[in-house]
Amino acid sequence: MKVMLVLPPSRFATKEILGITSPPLGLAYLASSLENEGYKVKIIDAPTLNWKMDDVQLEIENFKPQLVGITSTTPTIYDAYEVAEITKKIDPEITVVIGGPHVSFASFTTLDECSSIDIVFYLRPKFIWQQIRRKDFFLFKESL
Ligand code: B12
Repeated sequence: MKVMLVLPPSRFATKEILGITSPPLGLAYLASSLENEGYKVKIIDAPTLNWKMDDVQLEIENFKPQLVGITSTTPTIYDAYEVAEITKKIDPEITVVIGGPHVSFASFTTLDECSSIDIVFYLRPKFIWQQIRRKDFFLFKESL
């Protein structure tokens, strides 16, 4: 199964004023855990690559993941929603999951605000990944 993990393109102060980006550690942890299980994983760090939404769209079209995972903070949440929407436009069968600090406290709001998101992760993502891999979670998604 192919998984794409995305730090969305976004404007944020630490990059624009201080010129700082740094690796999305949360996505890196998830990727290493999935790769250990044999999944093919690609991380898109859009701010560091200076990628726009069109670039992300192209990469999803080329890589053809079955699952797209997006990370989010409060100031970047609408960019995360856009990545989710683009993904579903490319292929509604791709499962879209979101995690990160914002959705950890605004889980239900996130699902209400963005219909393109299938699953919100909060609190113990590693544990929930394990559940998903065992198909204990969201059983209606046959492709998982
Ligand atoms: C290092 C850091 C940065 C770095 C690197 C950010 C990055 N690329 O990851 C820099 C300096 C660039 C940065 C920038 C910003 N940051 Co910052 N940052 C941090 C810091 C100190 C650590 C983040 C980290 O690496 N944590 C460790 C990893 C392992 O945890 P994690 O990212 O939360 O991921 C775990 C879970 O959340 C979850 N998860 C995360 N994403 C996903 C996705 C999926 C699909 C799944 C399943 C699970 C999952 O699984 C991970 C493993 O357990 C945190 C504070 C903190 N102590 O967490 C603030 C923090 C995340 N930053 C914050 C903010 C606001 C920002 C900026 C918006 C600041 C600004 N105005 O410019 C920007 C946004 C950057 C961006 N586009 O994401 C806030 C977010 C608050 C919020 N309400 O959302 C925090 C919490 C600080 C705070 N207390 O205010 N940041």
